[in-house]
Amino acid sequence: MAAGEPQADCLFCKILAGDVPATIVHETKDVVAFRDINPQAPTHILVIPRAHYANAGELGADAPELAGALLAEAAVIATAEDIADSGYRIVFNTGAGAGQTVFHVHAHLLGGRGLSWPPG
Ligand code: IU
Repeated sequence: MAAGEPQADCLFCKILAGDVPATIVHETKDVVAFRDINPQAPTHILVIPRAHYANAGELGADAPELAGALLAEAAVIATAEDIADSGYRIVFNTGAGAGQTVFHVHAHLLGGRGLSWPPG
């Protein structure tokens, strides 16, 4: 398997292909963002690279410029969604033990309510 290539059994690759529905809020040539179907905050958006990397560690190691682009777009979306001034959180669950269930790297962009620390 070549790094970054679409995976037939990947839910988010299917969303990118238009085979699974999603409410897309923002896209660039490298990155797509859509609303989480089970939102954990008033604003809960998933920001993903079009290229398939399993998790944040793999993305950072194999495609650091893409990792930077993803973070830059998350900030653009936070401003567009009007959560930047009140504060927002970007979360990469990495590994099943940390709650990752979809193994196509995604940033959870959460905001619109108070966010406590530490997370669960
Ligand atoms: P996780 O960090 O891998 O647990 O996040 C996966 C997210 O994908 C989770 O918040 C789901 O609600 C979300 N999701 C989605 O937005 N659309 C889908 O079709 C499916 C899951 I399945």
